[in-house]
Amino acid sequence: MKKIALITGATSGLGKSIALRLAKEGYNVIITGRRKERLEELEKEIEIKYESKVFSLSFDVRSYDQVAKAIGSLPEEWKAIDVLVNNAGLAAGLDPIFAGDVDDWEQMIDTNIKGLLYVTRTVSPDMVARKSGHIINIGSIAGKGVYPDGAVYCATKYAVNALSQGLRMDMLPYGIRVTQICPGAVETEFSLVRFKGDQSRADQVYTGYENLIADDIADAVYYAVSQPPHVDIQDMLVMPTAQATGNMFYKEEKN
Ligand code: NDP
Ligand code: 8X3
Repeated sequence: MKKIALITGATSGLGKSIALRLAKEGYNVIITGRRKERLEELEKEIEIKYESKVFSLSFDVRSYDQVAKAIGSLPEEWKAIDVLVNNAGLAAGLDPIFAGDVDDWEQMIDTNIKGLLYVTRTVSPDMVARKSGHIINIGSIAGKGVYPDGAVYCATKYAVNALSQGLRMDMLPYGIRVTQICPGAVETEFSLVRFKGDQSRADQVYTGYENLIADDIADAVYYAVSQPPHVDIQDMLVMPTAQATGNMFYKEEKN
């Protein structure tokens, strides 16, 4: 029987690439996100390319009601989730705290921290009952060191780091693996979202050096899930070679 993976934020970037990779590797995948049309497109792409089954669930991770209702509505054959990838998340804005937009803060905190908790709270009891499962949280270099104007986003990723450690302790008696994967700069829609649709500002983030691509992180996820059961990859920091910290890059000068 094929294993089942649920990936949050599969409509774009890392989540989409992780869903494709796990489907390629023989997982049946539950893909989630708010944008239904993108879920439908991905569902078709996976079904055309791979032998795996796909189930789409559209919900907002910020609403516990939506999370519980959507995951609770899974048909019986989809309920025993083996791998949960908590990936949905975002940065909104890049501002000092004294000038920050409170709505941006709410969105980041509600999505990156509370959303991850809501999904984990809903999916994990079944793993505990079965004494089997693997939870992968997508953290960030932003959860390992703070950079200027990014304090709130960084704080949410520090929270993911703390929650990953605590969850690992909670899951210890049940043999459930918990992995945190922390990427540096990956070119996705992340910066477009952060800068609210300003494409040229987003492009600058990925100019002058070779950034990571989403498939690099899908590789890391597959590495973690494909280890033998006694091996838990607890924490992976995956950076572009040209990036040392959250805000220190070696960029080629433009002529
Ligand atoms: P994208 O913007 O490309 O993708 C973000 C995904 O999160 C989308 O599928 C989006 O789906 C989903 N999402 C956002 N808000 C919600 C919500 N309220 N409810 C449900 N789903 C939501 O960015 P990335 O792929 O880069 O980001 C994925 C994760 O990786 C995030 O946690 C991010 O913090 C982390 N990360 C990214 C890095 C980067 O450089 N790109 C580096 C380090 C970490 P939809 O809008 O359809 O709901
Ligand atoms: C996203 C990477 O360095 O822009 O988490 O914060 S960074």
